[in-house]
Amino acid sequence: HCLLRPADVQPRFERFEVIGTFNPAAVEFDDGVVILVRVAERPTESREGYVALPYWNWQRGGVASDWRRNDEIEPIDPRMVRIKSSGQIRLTFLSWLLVAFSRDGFTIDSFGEEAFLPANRYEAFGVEDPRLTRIDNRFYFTYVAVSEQGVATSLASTADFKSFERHGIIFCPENKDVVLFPEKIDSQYVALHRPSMQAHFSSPEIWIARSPDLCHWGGHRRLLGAEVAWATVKIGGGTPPIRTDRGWLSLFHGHARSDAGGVGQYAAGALLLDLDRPERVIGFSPQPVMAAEEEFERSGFLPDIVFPTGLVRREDHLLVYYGAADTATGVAQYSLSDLSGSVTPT
Ligand code: MAN
Repeated sequence: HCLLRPADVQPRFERFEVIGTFNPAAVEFDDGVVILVRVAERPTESREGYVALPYWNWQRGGVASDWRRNDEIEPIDPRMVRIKSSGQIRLTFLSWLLVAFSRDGFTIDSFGEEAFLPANRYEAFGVEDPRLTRIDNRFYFTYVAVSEQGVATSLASTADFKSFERHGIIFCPENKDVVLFPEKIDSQYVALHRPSMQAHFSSPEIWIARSPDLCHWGGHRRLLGAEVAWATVKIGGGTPPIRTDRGWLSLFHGHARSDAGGVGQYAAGALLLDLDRPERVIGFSPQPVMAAEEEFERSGFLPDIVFPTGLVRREDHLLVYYGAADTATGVAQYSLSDLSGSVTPT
């Protein structure tokens, strides 16, 4: 079910258009669900022979664009270009985070007034892909901070989704797909993260780490990667884990190349981790449980993508919030037993 499309959201920046409302964080809030959506905007202006590369001017606090001649850049895919002289990669859009409220979980009732915009040098190319976890009475979200310094993961928190507190970078570049567990285990916070090395000794895989305070992370261990046969290119954490009788349950994404070329497909599976020792994998789905099927998942800015980033439990079923085709936000319902039943022991 498609929950939100670009046409539903007003552009935040002058002479920009919304091209994506996707990769949403979601958590129960006030008898409903609050959703933090990544909004991607790109400049509407075009200049013959040039491409616009938007960025956040953090010194002045506003959006701007670099205009590069077509012969100075090399297109990679719809998302990015490479600047030939430096080899630097730049995005064709700039992302920020929008707050949305839903009472029933399936329709948006209203939007929050306060946006979460880029604010510092580490966020000059956008803030992306939030993941929300309620810890005690505060809502924490990790998000991807993109800049010339690379792709890092930062932490912020809020009590009311009106004002936000930044806690800084928690995983330095290159690292994304960070999800926080909702409880401490052995008096320590726990997170899944996904380092992406430039030197290809390994494909990007899911790691786990612990922290005394949510800001300093150690005890890093590799959790899951190449053993997931359907994720041929890379794998990453998806939704923050929830406690179930069988273990910590979350959804993760796997990326596979497709015969059709292009970026390929993103599908998702379930992962179960031991409740007392989450470094131990109980099992994972040997086949994707979610793959692009519906029109809004199969076509868009990047076709064939489902990318789950939020999970809300409603008694014995789960609402999965996900990005579709790097364009829209979808919500799907699963029974808890179907999802955890898709997992086969390792
Ligand atoms: C990848 C994609 C993009 C994203 C960049 C930077 O290329 O996930 O959507 O903007 O990484 O995070």
